[in-house]
Amino acid sequence: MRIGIIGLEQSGKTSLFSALTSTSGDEAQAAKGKRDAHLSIVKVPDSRLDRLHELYPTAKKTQATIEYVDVGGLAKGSTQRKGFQEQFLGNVRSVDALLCVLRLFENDLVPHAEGSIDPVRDWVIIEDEFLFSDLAILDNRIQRLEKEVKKIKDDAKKQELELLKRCFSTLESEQPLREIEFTDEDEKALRGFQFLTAKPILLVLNIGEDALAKQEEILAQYKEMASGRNKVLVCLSANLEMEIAQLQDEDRETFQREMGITEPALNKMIRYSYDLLGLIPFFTAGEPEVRAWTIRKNTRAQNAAGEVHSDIERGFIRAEVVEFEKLSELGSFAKCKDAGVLRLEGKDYIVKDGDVITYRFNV
Ligand SMILES: Nc1nc2c(ncn2[C@@H]2O[C@H](COP(=O)(O)OP(=O)(O)O)[C@@H](O)[C@H]2O)c(=O)[nH]1
Ligand SMILES: [Mg+2]
Repeated sequence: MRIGIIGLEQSGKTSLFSALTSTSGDEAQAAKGKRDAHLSIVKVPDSRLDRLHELYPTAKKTQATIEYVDVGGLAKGSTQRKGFQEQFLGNVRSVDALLCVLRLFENDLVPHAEGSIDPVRDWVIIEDEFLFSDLAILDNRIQRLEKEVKKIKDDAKKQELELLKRCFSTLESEQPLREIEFTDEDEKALRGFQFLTAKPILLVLNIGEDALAKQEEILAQYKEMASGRNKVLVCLSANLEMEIAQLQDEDRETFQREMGITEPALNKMIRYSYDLLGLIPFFTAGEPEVRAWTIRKNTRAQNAAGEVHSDIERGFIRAEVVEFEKLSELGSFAKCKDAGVLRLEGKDYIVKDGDVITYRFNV
């Protein structure tokens, strides 16, 4: 899973990137102002995996990962600037979701690109840029297709043309594509275009350190922004989270307690990202490793096996499944078997969040 961090200049993108990826302040500083995308791979913390490793201490522990990319700032008119499209799109093309930082912190030393603090206006600027960008791509492709279908009869192309025209009028009415529920077939046809308004998005209100106690009120005040499919609104202080991320473990806990932060931003962001993208973790445990895997909800056991190894998917016989809680309580697969809570499941079994699976396969 790859997530692109976007937002206006000086909104706190690099600070949040640093908080999420625990890079040092110096690195974050070095990244400031640069347009180059910064990529960092973050290990997903999961106490269940830690517990499994306690049960299988000789095995290697492998956490699930998320990649974050600090893709750089947007501004009004950015996407129409020459060269920007290629560069920006090149960086966000492969992301599964966007994380948009919106400035709500006051800081006289940090000028705001638009001259005042107004996250709603900033979001409209960004969304408009995305609409323009997608419209330009659509327009281009529609014109080409129209010429082609005039020349030769081609049902597939005609179908694509109709779909793209539908997308075009959606965007013209200022509705982003992420709000449309497409059929699987249409979604497949659209995937290659990598439309920006189609990507699920996490809106992050970057508040000042002094506003932490008012998070609930702030979220309520801006709740309009959270409406619509595939969109989530959260609230945090990027600066503070960056400081926390750089502390040693013990200091971190004390500091968090003092500041009234119940959970580091990273955990919160990961949880929201999983939810937004409809992802769940499942586990494998035993030699040579205990490991967390990430799959889409409603994935069949056989397809989930493909995450682990294509041979296992191909040669799938059955899955031995136990809920994490049961395994944790009873302490071993053997005891789970004795207690009758280790189940044999076939290829069509839908894998659940927290399932611990041992695959039986034949190659
Ligand atoms: N007071 C305060 N300042 C912040 C906060 N987040 C970012 N800043 C400051 O805003 C400036 C721009 O931050 P940066 O992360 O580089 O923004 P970017 O341009 O979006 O990458 C820096 O001087 C940060 O220290 C915050 O939560 N509170
Ligand atoms: Mg930056």
